[in-house]
Amino acid sequence: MNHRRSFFKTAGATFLGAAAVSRIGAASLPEAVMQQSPATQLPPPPPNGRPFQPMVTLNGWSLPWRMKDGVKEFHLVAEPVVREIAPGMKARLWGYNGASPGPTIEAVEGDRVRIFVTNKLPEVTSVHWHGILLPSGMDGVTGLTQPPIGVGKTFMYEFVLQRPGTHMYHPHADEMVQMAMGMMGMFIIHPRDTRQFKVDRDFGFILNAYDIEPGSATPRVNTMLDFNLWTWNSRAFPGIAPLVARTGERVRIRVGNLTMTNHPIHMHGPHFEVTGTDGGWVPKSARWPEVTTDVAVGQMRAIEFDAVAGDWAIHCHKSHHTMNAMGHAVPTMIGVDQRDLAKKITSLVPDYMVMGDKGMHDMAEMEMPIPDNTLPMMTGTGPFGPIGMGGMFSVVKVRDHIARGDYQDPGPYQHPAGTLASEYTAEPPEASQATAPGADANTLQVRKPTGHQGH
Ligand SMILES: [Cu+2]
Repeated sequence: MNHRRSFFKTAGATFLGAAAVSRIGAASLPEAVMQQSPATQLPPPPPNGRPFQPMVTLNGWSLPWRMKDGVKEFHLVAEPVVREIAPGMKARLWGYNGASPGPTIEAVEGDRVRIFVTNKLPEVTSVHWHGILLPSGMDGVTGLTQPPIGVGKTFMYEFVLQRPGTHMYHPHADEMVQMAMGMMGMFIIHPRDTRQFKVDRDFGFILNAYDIEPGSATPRVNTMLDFNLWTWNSRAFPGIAPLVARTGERVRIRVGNLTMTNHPIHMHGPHFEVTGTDGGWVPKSARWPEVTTDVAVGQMRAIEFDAVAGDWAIHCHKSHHTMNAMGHAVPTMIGVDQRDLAKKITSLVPDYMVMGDKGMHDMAEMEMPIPDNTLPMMTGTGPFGPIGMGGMFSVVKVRDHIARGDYQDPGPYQHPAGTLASEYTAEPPEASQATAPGADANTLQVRKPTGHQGH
């Protein structure tokens, strides 16, 4: 009970009073717990029902339930929310119970769950329980398996959780708009046997993406592919919490993809195995070591590894997905001497700035005038200077002395002597260079297309 109380206190959670509930016409509904903080809220151990080890939702939280006659009752409220994407930028999104993504729903294989969904959006909605085995009539597809949940109305979903696994929930009503606005959450079914698939730390997040014009706060909902903010749980680096673990611990990271493109999730440091997919757990004999796993649209992947001390980057390997909105339209100027050009332009535009003639790294340090409520393209600072990343990027921070249950950022890694790359100041050994036969190594050889036969 103590844990639960302190959870509510630290989470700064607020409760919808009985009045608010009766206003939606259903006084017997379980309270809808709200949460607006983008900080990671450690879920308390389950206060009742079957035991399980809760998952840590990165920059998120888990929804408390009410046990009623052996049924776990949850209450989701679909509503407009304000989400801080990273310090310096807030977005007007739609979500559940005060945040986007909505809270993680956690329950156990064999549990009967009853989920009330109250619609406080300006339009109809529904909830689809993505990947969960259930009766067809509980699947949440507007028009096909249920009428839409009207504005101000509450629907009830009820089903028994048949298999453990990593799942998600999202609307199946005006889907493109509602998902582009941030309506989604994770749904974790823990195994009935707590020893099964046991790990020391269990993290989870959803890959999502927004198209928010620099300087504005509301996503453009008709964007199909050209999103400009690549986020984990509606957070962009450096707003994404680090994944903290102790050396030698078994760590699981669960990733679901509700963007409109695939994301090759790459982790530095220890090799991992994909241990879970949309369909449940992968048998041990069918796993192989990996450093990158592609998470396709609508898919879920759980990876596991044995933690090794260090600061290990974890990120999407599409390099434009580790950038924020600002600067996508900057032309490539590498190798272009802009000095004369700059002189001419400054006579017309006094603020004109030469950018990117030696690459773009320096932009990470540059104090550029950008519109309010906009994240710089590449940002974040480490112990050795600017990191020059944004979007889908975080750090797995593993240390020898981290207490069980401690998820606080331990600060930068102290590299043991002799294990740190450094500048070499003596005479370097001769470097070999590959050259094409007969070519001047300094001349760029351009081969023009010859005719159309090749097409
Ligand atoms: Cu990506």
